[in-house]
Amino acid sequence: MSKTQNLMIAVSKGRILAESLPLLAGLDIRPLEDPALTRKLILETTQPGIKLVIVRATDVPTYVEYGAADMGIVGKDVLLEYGGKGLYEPLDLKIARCRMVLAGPKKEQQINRRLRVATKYTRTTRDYFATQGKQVEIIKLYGSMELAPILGLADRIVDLVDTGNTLKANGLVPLETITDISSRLIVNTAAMKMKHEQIKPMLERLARQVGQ
Ligand code: PRT
Ligand code: MG
Repeated sequence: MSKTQNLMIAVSKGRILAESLPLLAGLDIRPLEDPALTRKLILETTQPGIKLVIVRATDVPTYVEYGAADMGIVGKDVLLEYGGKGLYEPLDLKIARCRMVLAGPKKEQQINRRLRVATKYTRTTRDYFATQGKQVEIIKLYGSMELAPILGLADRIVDLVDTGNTLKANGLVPLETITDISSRLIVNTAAMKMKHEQIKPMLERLARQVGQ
């Protein structure tokens, strides 16, 4: 007989949370309070013992790697930057989909020095240009990358694009797709062993829901 164990699921706040709730509801896991209304960060659910913790997207892998949460839902963009090894990534949930692109001004002057690329994805950007054998200067920003070319801080940006409206509104065009992005289920390696009886059927149900 499988006994019910406590399970903590870390979910990125923002758009990933909104798209995660229907998937969790498919597992009969529903927060008892509306995450959009409450100020609580840890939410009890309709499944006794299963809780959701709502954290910043970039913090989700950390909570899961260290076992503070057993599972998490997080964007591939965040996982690529995190680069941690102590995590399983068993499932592409196919939500919050977008592309990571290299973008630049629609019209631009000739650049006679090393290309400057502004991004919050410094690791992924470095790997991308390294693979191409190109030397670029990477400038770390924490948000609103689109501003950098307008103000002359950088020649290019690496950012996520969905509709393309944000780039367009700032006179930028996508130049190259670096990778497709979607949200992934991640699982703590120890929890995968210790709570296997509880986690395995959840993974199977989720996989069926997202058509895998
Ligand atoms: O504020 P904080 O730093 O905590 O996070 P955030 O505001 O970036 O979080 P949030 O809620 O936006 O969610 C971020 C996660 O959602 C990312 O890690 C991705 O995995 C996923 N995601 C999917 C996106 C987008 N699509 C997306 N389009 N995250 C951000 N964007 C932004 C993009 O950076 C750009 O500013 O939306 C804008 C582009 O959208 P379009 O439709 O104009 O092209
Ligand atoms: Mg935000």
